[in-house]
Amino acid sequence: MNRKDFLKSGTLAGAATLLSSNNAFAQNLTDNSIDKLVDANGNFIQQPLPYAENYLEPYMDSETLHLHYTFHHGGATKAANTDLKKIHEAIDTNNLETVDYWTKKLSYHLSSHILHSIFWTNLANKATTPKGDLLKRIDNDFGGYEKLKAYLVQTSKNVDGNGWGILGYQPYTDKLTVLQCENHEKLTQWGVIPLLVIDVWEHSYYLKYKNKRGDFVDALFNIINWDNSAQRLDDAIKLTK
Ligand code: MN3
Repeated sequence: MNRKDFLKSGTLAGAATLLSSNNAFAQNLTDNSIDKLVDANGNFIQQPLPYAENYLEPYMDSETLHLHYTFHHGGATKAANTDLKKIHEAIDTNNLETVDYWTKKLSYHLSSHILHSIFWTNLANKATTPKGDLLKRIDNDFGGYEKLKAYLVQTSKNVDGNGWGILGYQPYTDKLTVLQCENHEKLTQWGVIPLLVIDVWEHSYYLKYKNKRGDFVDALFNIINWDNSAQRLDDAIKLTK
């Protein structure tokens, strides 16, 4: 369901109540409970980090977080605006020679913007575990939290080159699913809504963990905010049912 259809459908009241919780995640959401990635003019914007840069120490050091948020996520956000501008220029001037290039770039940069925006809210300064409906679904779809964790860890650690390990909700099958995403946009299943994303690009760990990606992925499980993933699951089900 797109935003317009969703607003028309009259289920907005249900979604709005989700926003009543006063947390950093809710503050960054639009009224249809999707992460707010654009301003009123449709330009891509980066939300502020939902915590201080040293909040995730020692597992994620503040220098890495600063560089990652400011230059990697920030750079992708700016580049996505350029890509979109170039596409509109090409359409407006009927000069489509390079439009496929910018379309490909937009897929890459916007996917980066989306995943990074989710990633920051997926982290907290304490270890949590899944509860409630999320845990029930993990039990049903993977045979328990430890099994999902082992699967997600293995998938994340073994991404070829740069990419992401992702736990998502697949509305077409009403199941949780794990993706091994390369770069920011490859190897998805159409429709999957990310609930938990693990950035295994070298920029997310190299200052502190050097070449030891595996140590970084293991360490991340000390700061995963499963409550955020649970909220995302609730929203995804409400939006797609
Ligand atoms: Mn990154």
